[in-house]
Amino acid sequence: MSSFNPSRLRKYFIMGSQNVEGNPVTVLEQAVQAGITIFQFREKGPGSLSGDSKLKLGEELRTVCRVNQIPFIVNDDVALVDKLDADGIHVGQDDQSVKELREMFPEKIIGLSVSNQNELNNSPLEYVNYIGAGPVFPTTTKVDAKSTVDLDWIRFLRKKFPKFPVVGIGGIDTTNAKRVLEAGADGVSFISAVTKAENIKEAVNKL
Ligand code: 3NM
Repeated sequence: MSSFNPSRLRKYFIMGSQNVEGNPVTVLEQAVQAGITIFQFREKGPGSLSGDSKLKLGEELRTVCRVNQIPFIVNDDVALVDKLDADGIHVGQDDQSVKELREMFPEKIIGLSVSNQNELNNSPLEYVNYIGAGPVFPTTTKVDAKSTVDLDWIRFLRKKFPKFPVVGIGGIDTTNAKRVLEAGADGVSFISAVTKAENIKEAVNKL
């Protein structure tokens, strides 16, 4: 498992076509120009693409990331990792186990969502490069989001694992991102803060 620089998590943009009205490729290009540090392709939930159209969009987004040297992470879809030559994969607690994923992808970035103590107890972090902790604040973007963990969960993780990379997720926007960082997160991840922004450059700058 290669080393992972936690500063990569600082501005973690997540998006699928279901999150945008216009062209997701244009949105990603603007977000990259504005300074995101890592991107996750999350084509999931109501209105999302599947099959060939998902693959085609993934290829376009992957290219934007490659050209701009932004790590490209795939959400959950194991088969897509090799097809898109992704830099990594992010999974939740109910997805394929991180132990199996680490065997499949020894050198790729593996991210795992961890939302409470019980999930933490069941999470073999030795296979994982970073933890996604959330939802920190209420979110309407993910229909099946768990109950909010608040900043206390970030503080708890930071205290327990002083050096382990942690990124906050859920309801994070330009008004509250600073508090997530102050609570100890290495970065903030966000969907609507950018996909619903009037001015993407300004939003990314403030996040
Ligand atoms: N995962 P927004 S919350 C994709 O808690 C996702 O694990 C979450 O969207 C988790 O930035 C979430 O618009 C949605 O709130 C994040």
